[in-house]
Amino acid sequence: MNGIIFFNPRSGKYNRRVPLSILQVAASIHNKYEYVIVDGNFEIDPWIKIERYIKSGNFKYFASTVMPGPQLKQAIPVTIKVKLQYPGIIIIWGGYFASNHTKTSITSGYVDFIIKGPGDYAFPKLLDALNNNSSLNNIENLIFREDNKIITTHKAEIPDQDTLPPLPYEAINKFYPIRNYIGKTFLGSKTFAYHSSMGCPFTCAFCGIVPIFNARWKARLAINVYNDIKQLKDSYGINAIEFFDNNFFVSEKRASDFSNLIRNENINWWGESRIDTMNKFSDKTLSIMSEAGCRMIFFGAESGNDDLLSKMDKGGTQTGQLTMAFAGRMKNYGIIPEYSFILGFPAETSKQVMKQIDDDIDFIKRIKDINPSTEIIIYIFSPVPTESSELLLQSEKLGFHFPNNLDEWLEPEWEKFDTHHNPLTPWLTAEMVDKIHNFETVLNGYYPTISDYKLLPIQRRIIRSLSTLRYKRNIYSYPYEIKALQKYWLKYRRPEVEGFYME
Ligand code: B12
Ligand code: SF4
Repeated sequence: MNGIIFFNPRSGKYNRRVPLSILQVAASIHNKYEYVIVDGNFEIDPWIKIERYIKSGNFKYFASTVMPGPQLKQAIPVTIKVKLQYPGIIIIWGGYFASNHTKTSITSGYVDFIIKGPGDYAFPKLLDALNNNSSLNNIENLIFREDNKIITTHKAEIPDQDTLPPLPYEAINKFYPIRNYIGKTFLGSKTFAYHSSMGCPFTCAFCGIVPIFNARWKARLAINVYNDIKQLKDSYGINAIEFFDNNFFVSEKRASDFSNLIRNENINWWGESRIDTMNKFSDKTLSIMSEAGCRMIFFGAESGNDDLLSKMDKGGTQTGQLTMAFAGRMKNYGIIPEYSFILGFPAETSKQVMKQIDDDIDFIKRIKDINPSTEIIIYIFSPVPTESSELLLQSEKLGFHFPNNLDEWLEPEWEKFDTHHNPLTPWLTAEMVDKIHNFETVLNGYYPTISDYKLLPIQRRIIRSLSTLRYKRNIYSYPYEIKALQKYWLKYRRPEVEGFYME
């Protein structure tokens, strides 16, 4: 039998977002091939289910999505188990890790095929070709081994997002009740995830999507996005949406059309954008977005240092000055800017690396002075494999290299690398990493995130007053008292690794 076992490896301790990656690939074969879905986020041991499915004899393919970071902890061992115990099963990987680390994945001996980038057309074609024993060479976005050579087929344009088949929500409902994926966040009591576009038109040198999409972006029309969300509201009663697009707001017209359509639906929403793009939006558009339920927008602020921004290839029009001014502008609309910063970029000398960190800490505090409701996300720079990007070349010159095999990716330090927590890049000293983390702790003490809605106002006041002296006097070292309260009393949750706190 030719069935497919789709696997969404566990992506965290608490995360239970609907696995859109798997669902969108499943849509491409829905009603054509039999498939089942195993979601690691809901299984104590997903192997039990996977093995049961394999033993039924109905399945020939094991297809896993693989994101960098915690997902690897299940993706790799489960894939190895399938390959060693059931060598007849064909293994297909897709998703951001598989797409960015193709050589390591395909030479591991455990992965038979990789779809690099969108799988909407490539996946059904691959199954057809394997089932009919026909040639694989005309299938786009495909990587496989043949006679000890790695074959990479041509890269296809991003598919037209409006002509893709609808996501088979009713199919996932057969395996995991859809209500399990609808949760309470600060946006609303019934929050759901949705993805309305593919790719991004920019080429930021630190961003893992660039090697896959090469500055291409395609989006669904506003009306189709609205209709999908209206249907989710009518079917499941959702009242908040997290738009998981890399860059939801590329087109002002689309953002404005969507806002006009959704404004009477009582739905709060969040999405990701760029400061320089959105700064060009008119006041009218920003007002409509706010009226239409847009509560917070994630922006890659990255740094206040213009030289670093240009080294990051941040698009040429983003500056520290603009980042500050824009935080002020957002106050007029009641939309919270969620600014993400990347600290710890390489530099010629250690002193310079430390100065960059100090300057950005200072910059973040100035942003908070301008608009205290700005949410701050701090990541530590981890290189991405964008070939010939200046940042990657500089990182390699300083001694950085990616693991050569999947086992190494399983080591805890590489998980910290993926989550941008402590990437152990050669130019960062322990003192620098501590400074970043300690500042983050104090900042979060003084300004606890709004997204952890379970904190009571009194708890916010107590942790803030405990952190005031440190924050105001720049005393960041050893903030154990704040850490202890955050961990044991508040059970404080940040969005950096698993998304917004959800119940
Ligand atoms: C939702 C999400 C999460 C969720 C997890 C969702 C889940 N699966 O359970 C949470 C919040 C937990 C999360 C966490 C992290 N994430 Co995340 N996440 C996303 C996000 C926003 C959306 C993913 C999604 O649903 N996409 C929608 C689907 C439809 O698109 P897609 O995944 O690209 O799928 C298509 C193709 O890739 C392919 N495909 C995908 N899987 C498969 C499988 C098969 C078999 C096939 C054939 C094809 C295929 O076909 C699909 C249809 O065309 C993406 C950005 C993005 N817009 O994709 C980042 C993203 C994937 N995450 C990223 C990162 C870095 C992380 C973190 C490490 C965060 C951090 N601290 O930096 C953590 C750790 C991950 C983990 N815990 O394992 C990066 C990866 C970049 C990179 N270096 O490769 C991204 C690209 C964001 C970014 N721009 O930096 N994440
Ligand atoms: S704008 Fe954002 S999503 Fe686009 S390449 Fe830059 S960092 Fe990545």
